[in-house]
Amino acid sequence: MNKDLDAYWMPFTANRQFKKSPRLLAKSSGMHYWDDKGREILDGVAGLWCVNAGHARPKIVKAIQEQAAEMDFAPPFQMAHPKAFELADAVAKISPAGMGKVFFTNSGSEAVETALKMAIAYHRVRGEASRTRLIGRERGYHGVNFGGISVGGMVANRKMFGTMLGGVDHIRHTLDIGRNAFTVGQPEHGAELADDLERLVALHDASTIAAVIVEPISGSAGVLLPPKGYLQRLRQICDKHGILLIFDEVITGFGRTGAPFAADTFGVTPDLITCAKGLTNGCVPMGAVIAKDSLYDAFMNGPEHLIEFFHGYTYSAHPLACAAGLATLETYADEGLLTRAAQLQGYFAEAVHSLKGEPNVIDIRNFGLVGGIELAPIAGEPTKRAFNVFLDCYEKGLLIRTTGDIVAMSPPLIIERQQIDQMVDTIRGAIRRAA
Ligand code: PXG
Ligand code: PLP
Repeated sequence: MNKDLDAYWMPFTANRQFKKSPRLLAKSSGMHYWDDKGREILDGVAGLWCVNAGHARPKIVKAIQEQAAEMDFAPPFQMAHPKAFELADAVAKISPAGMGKVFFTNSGSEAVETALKMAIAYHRVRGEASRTRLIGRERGYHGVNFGGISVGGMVANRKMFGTMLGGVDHIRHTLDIGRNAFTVGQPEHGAELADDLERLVALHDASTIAAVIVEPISGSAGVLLPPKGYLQRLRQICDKHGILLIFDEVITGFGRTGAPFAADTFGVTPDLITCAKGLTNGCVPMGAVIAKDSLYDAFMNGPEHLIEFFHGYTYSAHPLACAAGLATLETYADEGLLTRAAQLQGYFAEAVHSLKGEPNVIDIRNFGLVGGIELAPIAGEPTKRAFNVFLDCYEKGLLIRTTGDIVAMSPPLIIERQQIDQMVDTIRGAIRRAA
């Protein structure tokens, strides 16, 4: 083994396999990476669902460089810097109506912890301190911190880590290949799965439940889509019982579904949105919670000299991240990227669904510029077939993502049609070779 690779304990990686044959990226621009040997690789996943405007965009690069030279760090507690307010304002402007307050974190995982704490504290400041229970969903991904894995529903991310948070329960996931396989866009069947929340209300009583957190579209669990009417029904049930609805838009935020947020696309407004990734185009780590004005207002009580919400990170609203975020939102606006997925989704859907009939393809799911291809596992060796497809694609110059036996695509929103073709053709070849 290469000694130079020894020290780095890699996240969510098969360390030994990787260190035997490392895949090292050295450079990026536009739709592409180049590896350490100068080989060009088409980016089929926007880095890791985050580089929505494509790589090395000049405005963003310049903003980060200038900010680093001007002011490196500003303490975020009882102090601030102008760009924090500018970015919060810019995010609020593209957020759903009535969601005008923005709390900064450094990642999606931290945004999730922040939103869960806000939800519980919100009920308490309103005098309903019994509402402490958090409801997640099976197969949900909400980052890797203890709150996030507690409400999350991916067994591999949970089983190693003990009992996690107490007082958490889960509604069922929405994947139903039996009824919805190969549906283009939103599935027809399954809106009634939202009624699972009524079951948990009957079990625990609404007076104990603070919030429900779901991804409008699950990304990490393998592109699971909301059936038609499902999110609307979830919103209705939450309203009926005074439960906050949190949309985790870490992946769906910033244009992935054809609008700034999936809340816009699906016409359902949550009480809190968590986001990250595309907020800074992946260039500097940053996440955020976007809150309803009314939720923020509930905290603005008591003596004015007292801190209202005992929560924050050393690097909340970091100057470099704020500079990157402002330049990112400008780039999205200049190039119409927050709605570009809506124009391309028809072409993308047709290309992705052309893989129907290839060996071992058991379902294809798509929405906006997200695609998922579910493969039948190799008997006795789950995840291996998709991982082989991933390795094969990488060898052929395409970066994709796999989870379980599902291949996920989420290209930068600047992708051109011929690059969609290249992506799908490369995956087609790899799926055939993995048969
Ligand atoms: N919520 C959702 C919905 C996410 O997709 C997070 C929270 C956590 O964000 P951070 O920035 O803490 O990673 C995510 C992140 C994958 C994959 O396998 C997806 C994510 C992270 C790592 C891997 O597709 N999404
Ligand atoms: N651990 C210790 C000992 C600390 O002093 C701090 C922050 O001051 C933290 C953890 C949290 O770090 P961060 O604010 O970067 O999340």
